[in-house]
Amino acid sequence: MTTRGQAQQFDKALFKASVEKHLLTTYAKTKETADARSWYLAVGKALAEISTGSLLETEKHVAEQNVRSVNYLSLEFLIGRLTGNNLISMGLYDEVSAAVEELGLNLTDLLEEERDPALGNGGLGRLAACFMDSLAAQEFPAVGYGLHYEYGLFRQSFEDGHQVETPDAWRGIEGYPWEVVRPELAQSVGLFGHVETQANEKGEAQRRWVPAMNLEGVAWDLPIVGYDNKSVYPLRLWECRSPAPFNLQRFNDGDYVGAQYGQLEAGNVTKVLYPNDNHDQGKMLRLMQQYFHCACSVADILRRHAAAGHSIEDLAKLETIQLNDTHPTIAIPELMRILIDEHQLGWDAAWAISSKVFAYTNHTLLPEALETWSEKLIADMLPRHMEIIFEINHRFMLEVEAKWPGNNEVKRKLSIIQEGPQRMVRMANLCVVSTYAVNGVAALHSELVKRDLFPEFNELFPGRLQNVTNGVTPRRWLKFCNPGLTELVNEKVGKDWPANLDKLSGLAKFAEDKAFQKRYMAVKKDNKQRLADWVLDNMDIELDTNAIFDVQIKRLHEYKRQHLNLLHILALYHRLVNDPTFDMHPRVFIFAAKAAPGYALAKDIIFAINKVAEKVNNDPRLGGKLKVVFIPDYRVSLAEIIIPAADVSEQISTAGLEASGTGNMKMALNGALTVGTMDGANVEIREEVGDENIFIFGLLVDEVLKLKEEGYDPYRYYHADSLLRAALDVLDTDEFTPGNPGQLAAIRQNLLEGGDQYLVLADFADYVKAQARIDAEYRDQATWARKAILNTALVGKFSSDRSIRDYVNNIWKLKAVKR
Ligand code: GLG
Repeated sequence: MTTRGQAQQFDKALFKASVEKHLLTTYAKTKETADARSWYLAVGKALAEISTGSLLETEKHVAEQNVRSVNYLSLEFLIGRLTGNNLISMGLYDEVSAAVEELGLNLTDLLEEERDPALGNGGLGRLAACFMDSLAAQEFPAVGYGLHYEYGLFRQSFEDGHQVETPDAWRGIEGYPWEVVRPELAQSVGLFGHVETQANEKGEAQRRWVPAMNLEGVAWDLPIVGYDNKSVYPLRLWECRSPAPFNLQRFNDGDYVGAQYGQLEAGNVTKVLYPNDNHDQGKMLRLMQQYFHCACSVADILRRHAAAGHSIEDLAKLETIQLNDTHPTIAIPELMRILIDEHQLGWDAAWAISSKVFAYTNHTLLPEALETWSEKLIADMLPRHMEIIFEINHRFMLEVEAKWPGNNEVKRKLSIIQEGPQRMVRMANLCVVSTYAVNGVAALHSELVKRDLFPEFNELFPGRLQNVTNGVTPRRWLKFCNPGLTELVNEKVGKDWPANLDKLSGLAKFAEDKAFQKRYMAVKKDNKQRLADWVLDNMDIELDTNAIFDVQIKRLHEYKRQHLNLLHILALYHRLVNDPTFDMHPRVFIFAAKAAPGYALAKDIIFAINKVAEKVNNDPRLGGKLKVVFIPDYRVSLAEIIIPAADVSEQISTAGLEASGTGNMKMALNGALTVGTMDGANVEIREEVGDENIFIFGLLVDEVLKLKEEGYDPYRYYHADSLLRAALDVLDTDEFTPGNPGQLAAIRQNLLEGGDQYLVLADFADYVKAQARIDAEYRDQATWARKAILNTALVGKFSSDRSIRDYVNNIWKLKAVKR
């Protein structure tokens, strides 16, 4: 593997010596006492030695260029294992494989020893990781800022089908070999206290915050290695070193977080990642995490800026800060506070800078995910920030008055402060008012942001609301996770597609080629076998690789409708048992998903799928045609095995509710055909691959809205469709929970008496039809192969390199710095 990247300096003998040195001096093991884990750690450290050197060089080089950088602020970076991926980016995979072989080791086995750094919940955190990869690959100067959680997303296991959560100590006892602590970058963060007025040097009244306590922020850097180049960017994660020495209110939601904190009194701000996806919990400790993250990051950005010799007036020229969702919004009043109180700029001068520094990405329209904080909580913890938020709002309300004189309704709607028994701060409104760009994450979603979420903001600030369609890194999500397909693709379109995914379109001309179809399907089969082996080893379930592998992997959420998938499985089960004329191609339904610990119905759905799986997988009447597998502890490293093995990709959210989705892109890239609604990025995937190569079903966004307006009645569908009725009614029996009828009844009840908020029943019949088409088309392997090949060929648009170029050209305005 040749490269112009870090590989240039690789010396096998030196590398082996470095591994052996780390084995002995860092991990205190001899060759005789070392186990696989210590070898993996030593190899990781030896590689990190190379990447840390490049990181420091890149840092220096970028600082010297006087160019603009992006600072990507996110409470989550779901990076996944680094070793294999970094080896690919460094161009050292084959070299290191050979080197460790001489040490008597197998690289593939060693890579399995790495624990996933699961510092995120789902799509939003994984997107941040793909974006860092693409920034480094294209050498757009960037720093990622996040939190160094001691415990990542909980580990999931099943006990009698129920989800059980345990803490995820991702660093192990030895620490994570890729990270390096940067004590010189430590920051002090204030909390609570009061605000004073003093005279400044010019004799003017000056507000000043006097915190009641301080926390220490310690920086850890992880290397984001540029693919096939010499740049390495930092992912800088802040660890809180001081305990919070006061009584926090007790946590009672799902008590997962509470349990991590013991009695909570001795808690620490970066102890644990909040395990909610698309849901705002409004807890005090979470606000503390957010502020801690923002205060450390903003201070570090200003430190870099000053160290490079720039004046504060030039901040917006050289730095932009991207807010990944509203989680880091408090960075806005934090920067204003520093500019006004510490640099003694006037309000207008400070605002002129700040409002050109920040940009904001919206990831959801779900009302329960839009963050609000009580004014009282912010005023207690961050009294000066609350003053600044009020001032921003006051000035903004004057703008609204000028645009819509006397219109109190529009003021109420747009105000950053939501009036009520308890006044709340709307973080999304604060973002739209205080940033120079706001973007949604897929074309449809961005339209809905403009049309339904922020129509008046769109009028008031024309051009501010934009779209950047999400993407995924082709390095991890094809080259690394699917070596078989990589080899085929290399042969047909050359080897430079990982840095230029549009090149995949060159595959399209082989879609009809019988020999190529055979080889493509053989790769798919090998990948299915790899997954089947994993399932047999870990779950003791046997899978037939001739079956259709039908995959739904994502967080468990009602809007994502795993229960629609379940109802279809129950319908197939019913027909296989009761209808002797019914025929179907064997199918394996594969699920993987974590539910937020406090989300009862999501946990009920996991339990139901597990119970149905138990029965179906062992029912001789089905002749092995139906298997259901719920793979526990979904994480990036599992996705890397499941995605290449998928024939069918389930993307079945209620239209209008999945902002984008990114699993949909990964599976299409790896040759799975999507069954999906016209939602999120599915719409754009259909545009790219063509309507013949995707299975679209269900209500459109406006049909969903219309049906709800007219008064949606789930019973109408229940009474009209005997298959649906059978699928729902069996949940009230003890068919899947022998001796315990009613254990699965909550799902049926939610869908009928509960009103079926997500229109599962309304979309059921059309979903069943789409699934029947899949069954028919899969039987013609040549047709299926053609469609799968075209999916791989035509999804080049969904490279996160393209997403990053969109941000760079339309929002950030950066120039690449090549090393
Ligand atoms: C969100 C959305 C997803 C989206 C992801 C990345 O729910 O649809 O793909 O962010 O933009 N909260 C999320 O995970």
